[in-house]
Amino acid sequence: MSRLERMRQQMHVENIDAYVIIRPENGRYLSGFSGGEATLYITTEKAFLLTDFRYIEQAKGEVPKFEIIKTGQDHFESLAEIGRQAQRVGFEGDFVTYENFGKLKNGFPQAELLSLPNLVSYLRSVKDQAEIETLRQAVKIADDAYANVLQTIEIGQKEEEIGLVLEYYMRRAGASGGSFEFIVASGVRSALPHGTASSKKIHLGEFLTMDFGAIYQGYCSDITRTVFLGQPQDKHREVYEVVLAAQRAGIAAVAPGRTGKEVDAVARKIIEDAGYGDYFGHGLGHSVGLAIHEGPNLNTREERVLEPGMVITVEPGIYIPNWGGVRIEDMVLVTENGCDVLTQAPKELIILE
Ligand SMILES: [Mn+2]
Repeated sequence: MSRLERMRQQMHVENIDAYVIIRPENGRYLSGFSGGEATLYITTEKAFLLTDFRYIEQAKGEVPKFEIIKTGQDHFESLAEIGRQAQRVGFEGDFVTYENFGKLKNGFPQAELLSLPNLVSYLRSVKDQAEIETLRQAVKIADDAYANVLQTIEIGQKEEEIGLVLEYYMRRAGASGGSFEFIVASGVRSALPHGTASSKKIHLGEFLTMDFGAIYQGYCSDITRTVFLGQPQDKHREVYEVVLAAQRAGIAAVAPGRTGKEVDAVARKIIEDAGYGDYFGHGLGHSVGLAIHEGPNLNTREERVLEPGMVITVEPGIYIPNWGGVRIEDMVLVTENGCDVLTQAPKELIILE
């Protein structure tokens, strides 16, 4: 079944006769358009892509199966003209601004408007073979960048420089950019789960956490590694080993039929049993694809069941304020029997001197 057919199946379930898509990754998934600025309008019979002058030629090349409509800057005006008959119209309520919702209401005065934010992301959660191959490439680019950056790290360097070197290697290898703002966090900053690279210099006696990823042909990768600079004390080794054990147990628990909650609990228990439960305050993982954060997740609330073809991160951490922290993250592909670990970068504690 094509993506558009699966989409119409979902529309049928929701009993809507049209759906408006403005989120770039959803548009790309359904149409193949990589230009970003387009609106899709899907009905039970037709599929339209609305874009302006700047993208018309690109859209014609990339999106042969859609009717392409040239608009001005305001896509919603043209949308109202083609969508006049629609009775129940779905839209991405998590993405449409208040202003644009007003335009939708004016454009479809007769229709019932329904916020259905997860319709396309639900379809995107199970990846097809081509998507999995692209994701493997995105992961490999990040793995290789990690191997390369390890050769260049020097005491006294700024976290920002390390982030830049990672990006440099990934872009040289074909990435169009980083998949999010990289986290390079050393010393006490490694206790900040989202400590983006700063001008802090790295010193001996510190953890250095690097969380980064590439965008390759639209698909994201996400990896975290923590290394130690200089000679670790016993507590550094202990915390690292607990996180690594939790990460391995989490991976071993990933299997079709398990909920995100069940997998999270397996890894979390290891950290709790070691006495560090209060220092692991985030979920175990998230799906990855055209967007860096997709559903389903691995966390204490996720009821969704894993299915073969989902690609998800496993990333436990321990963050001790004013001391430091460790996170280790791999991307895995859910298979028929369990999972296939996509990330190949080594994860035994690496000591840099
Ligand atoms: Mn992640």
